[in-house]
Amino acid sequence: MAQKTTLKEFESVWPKLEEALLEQARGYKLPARELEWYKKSLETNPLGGKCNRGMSVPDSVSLLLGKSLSEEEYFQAATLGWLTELLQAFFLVSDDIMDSSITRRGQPCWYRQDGVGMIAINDAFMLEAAIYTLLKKYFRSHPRYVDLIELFHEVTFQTEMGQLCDLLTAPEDVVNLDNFSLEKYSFIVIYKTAYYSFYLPVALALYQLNIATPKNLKQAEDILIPLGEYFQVQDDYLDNFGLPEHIGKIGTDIMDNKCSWLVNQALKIVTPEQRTILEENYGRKDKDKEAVIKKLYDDLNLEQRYKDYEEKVVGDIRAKIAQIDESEGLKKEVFEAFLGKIYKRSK
Ligand code: DMA
Ligand code: MG
Ligand code: MG
Ligand code: MG
Repeated sequence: MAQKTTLKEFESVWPKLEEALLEQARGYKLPARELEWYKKSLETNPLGGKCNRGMSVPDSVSLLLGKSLSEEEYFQAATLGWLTELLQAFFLVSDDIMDSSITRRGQPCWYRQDGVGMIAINDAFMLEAAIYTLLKKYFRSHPRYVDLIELFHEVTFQTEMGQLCDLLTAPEDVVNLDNFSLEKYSFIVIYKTAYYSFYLPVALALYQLNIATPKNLKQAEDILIPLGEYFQVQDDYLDNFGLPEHIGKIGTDIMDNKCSWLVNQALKIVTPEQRTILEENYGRKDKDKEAVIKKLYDDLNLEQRYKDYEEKVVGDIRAKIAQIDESEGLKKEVFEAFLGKIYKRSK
């Protein structure tokens, strides 16, 4: 029987990985103050989240093997999981600067913490570099080592293309609602979120077990990309309708002029008068204007629209999972587990 990991068990692996990273820096004789800085970044940025992405690597490996993992298997899978968390930390530190966000995981964003500021940019690069240091230390002799490196590089580039599109679609000074569309939206969220959050952990599990055949990777991608798209729709919904105390961050999408799922839904159904309201209030760094948009979203009943979307998309994804061919070692349960974790999530 497969066994689900717990946050506690998963987190218990981190100190060993952190120590390996600090050891590397000590090897280069990084001075004490900078070493402390790096330690603090490593103890702040990859930690404190839900670790859904990271934990889904050992969970997927266990489901694929159909048994609970040996200590060695667990360590390998959890290490790959922590590499996805490091990638996420690298993206989040940068994303919060670019989105002018205030809080993350219930704390001030890293770039807003005492004395950090734009040093956060270099800290983000160091978090990314840590992925390859750990990959080399623990997977150098794995038969799919090169594929693992290439996978991280490719998924990083995909995410960066998504972020680029997210940012260029949301200029700070000009609001042009004609730039938004559901096609644009779909590109943004597939690239900025779905690849690294959903495809990556399962691809890692397949590589660890050396069952990453072209067919298995393709089937995983065909389900995990729509699943990731749904996850980012939830993120956009929660940006406005979630409780900051509960989601650990304060929504910025309206003021940031983001091509969010909500504004795209609004654009489909507004009257000409409501469109003028959108044009005059969206994307402005002004709390009162933000409140006007929030009220409009309520008037347009976007909460109900989101719930209808959720039911439909989950039905479609379930139907896709049912069609999976398990002949090369892939298992439907891997995808059911993902869906179970995010269906109706409120944070
Ligand atoms: C998330 O986009 C994408 C990445 C690569 C971090 P976002 O800005 O909507 O995320 P959040 O709402 O967590 O700031
Ligand atoms: Mg953001
Ligand atoms: Mg962003
Ligand atoms: Mg968001």
